Amino acid sequence: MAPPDVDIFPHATGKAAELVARHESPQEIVFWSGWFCPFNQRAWIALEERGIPYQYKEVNPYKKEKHFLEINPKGLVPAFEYKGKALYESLVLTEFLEDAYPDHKPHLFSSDPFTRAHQRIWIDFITKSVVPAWQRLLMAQGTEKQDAAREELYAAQRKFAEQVKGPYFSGEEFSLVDIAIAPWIERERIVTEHRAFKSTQVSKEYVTYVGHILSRPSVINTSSDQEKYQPIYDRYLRDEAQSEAAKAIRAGRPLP
Ligand code: GSH
Repeated sequence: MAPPDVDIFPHATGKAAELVARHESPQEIVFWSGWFCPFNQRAWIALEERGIPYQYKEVNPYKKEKHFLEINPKGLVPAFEYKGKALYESLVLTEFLEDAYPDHKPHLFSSDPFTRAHQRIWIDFITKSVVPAWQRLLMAQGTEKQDAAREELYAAQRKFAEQVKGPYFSGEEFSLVDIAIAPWIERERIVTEHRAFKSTQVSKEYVTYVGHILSRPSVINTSSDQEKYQPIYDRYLRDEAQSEAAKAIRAGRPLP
């Protein structure tokens, strides 16, 4: 029998579906996307923020179909086909858009070298601390493990929020740092409902920041109907997911 993750709902819904419908025609960038995936949403938010033309193509990465493995040998969404060549890794893709489309405004990385390096440090922190802690909380079984995972997540988010200038990470300008964390903020409802997560326990600054991220049009417009995420996350909540990310968390390895 195929692993359960293969049976995910096949396409975007709600606001995200409206966006998909506006991006069907061929463009220089083909965006191979999984509507449900937080890493994928990073690339999607960046495309939208920068107003870069793209053709949206939905792919179920769990099926590991040959045509998709030729685009991303890791078999993960998101991926871009750019002028017939393939690129992948969400953070690489968001940086690539900065480099390949310099005339598209706004830029999402600071032009000041120090601020840019600082932004990279905090993107790295999100990757190594916030996202794995979020994923561990999602999959933790039993009160003791869930309590420990929740505290670990609160601590990471608190540390991050201390760095937020407001309203966005680097101040008035929305940046790649905000994009790096936004999809996990958008999905906080899952851990709130099922893992007793309370953003108020992180810090006042964090709650304010979350409000700004959740009202950003690019975040809203790349999100599907909330109930469609539930069956996907149910597998993680029961610790039954067979994705590469789930296997990595179980084995204590870094996320793929
Ligand atoms: N490091 C990758 C990135 O940032 O793009 C992670 C991407 C990733 O894990 N994507 C998931 C995927 O394609 C969906 S959310 N999973 C397929 C699998 O686990 O087999």
